[in-house]
Amino acid sequence: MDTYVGFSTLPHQVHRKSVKKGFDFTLLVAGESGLGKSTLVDSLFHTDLYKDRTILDAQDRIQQTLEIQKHAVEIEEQGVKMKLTVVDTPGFGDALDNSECWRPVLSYINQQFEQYFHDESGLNRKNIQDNRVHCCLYVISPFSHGLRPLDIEFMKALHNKVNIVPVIGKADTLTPAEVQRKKQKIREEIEEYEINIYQFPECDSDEDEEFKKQDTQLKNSIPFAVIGSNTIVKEVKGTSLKGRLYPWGIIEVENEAHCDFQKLRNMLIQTHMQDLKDVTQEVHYENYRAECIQSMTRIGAKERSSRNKLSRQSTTELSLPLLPLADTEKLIREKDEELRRMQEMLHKMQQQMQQNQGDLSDTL
Ligand SMILES: Nc1nc2c(ncn2[C@@H]2O[C@H](COP(=O)(O)OP(=O)(O)O)[C@@H](O)[C@H]2O)c(=O)[nH]1
Ligand SMILES: [Mg+2]
Repeated sequence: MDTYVGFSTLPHQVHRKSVKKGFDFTLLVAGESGLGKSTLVDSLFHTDLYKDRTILDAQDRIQQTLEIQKHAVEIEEQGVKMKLTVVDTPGFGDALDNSECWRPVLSYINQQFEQYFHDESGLNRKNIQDNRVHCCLYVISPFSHGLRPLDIEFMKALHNKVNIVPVIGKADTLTPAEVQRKKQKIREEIEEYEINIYQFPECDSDEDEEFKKQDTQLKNSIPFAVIGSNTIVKEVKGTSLKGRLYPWGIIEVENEAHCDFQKLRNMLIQTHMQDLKDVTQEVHYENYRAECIQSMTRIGAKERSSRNKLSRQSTTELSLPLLPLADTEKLIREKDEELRRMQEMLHKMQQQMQQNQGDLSDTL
């Protein structure tokens, strides 16, 4: 790796134990084709995920539907490992009718929740691979007047499933005044259409003034205006700087005076990665889980009502009879789940014992 990404500061964000194990982090990038998504991802993580890609011609692109492409890389920095998964969405907005563009993305996110839910109720609960999508970078075009209908539909379809961080792509095509106007417009529209983007947590009151200032700046920068590049334009003290070279000058990706790239990277990697994971777990996944349990309880309730009266009575006596029905159902479900797990464990132990006995008789 040629330059420093910055995730080795992550130990400050989390417990040492998870540092040893390594971090799982999944980032999904969405937004119309050609807005610089793939370039941005490579610039963010100093990776080269897309070197073998083929760009489709217009005819193929019309027929192409949105594809979900997963790239997994392991990055190590100062002894800290990160298992980064980037989920890209080539073909986004390429078809003639794009009104359902969000559907495959939504089903991908749901599948990851489903897998996690399944693993969580299994025996090997300590070693679950977390493939849930922790953040969705949604790239907005710098050429449109604010949000397009597709942007609104996409974000509204997904805002209760994933942390959406909106960014304006290819911001080098806009002057600083245009960037500010566009940001303002997009922020207003996000509010008007009631889109719930990822909210930065409130800053602790005991933080120092400098930190508070940076935090406010960060919150006011949404949507981040970013540029990406794979080209090295400068070498400064042994570090190669990426940027875009124009006849009239150079724009440096990581220069805060040129764009918000560095703000986005700091936020994503250094300061808010753990919060993005926490919100995924505590809000989005919990919502999914509650919905799942609710629908299971509905099915369970139907099944149980056809069970004989005696067993129903004995179960409700065990739990608290004065609880509202929904709570009672929840308790029953939890007990059923516990019972199922114990049975599974017993079965495993029996198998183990049989195997041991077999081994013993072999040796005798
Ligand atoms: N002006 C400008 N062009 C960019 C930027 N990022 C990428 N590009 C160019 O835009 C084109 C499409 O980029 P790509 O990353 O493939 O976009 P994607 O389809 O959204 O993944 C390529 O020719 C890139 O070199 C940027 O920030 N500014
Ligand atoms: Mg791409």
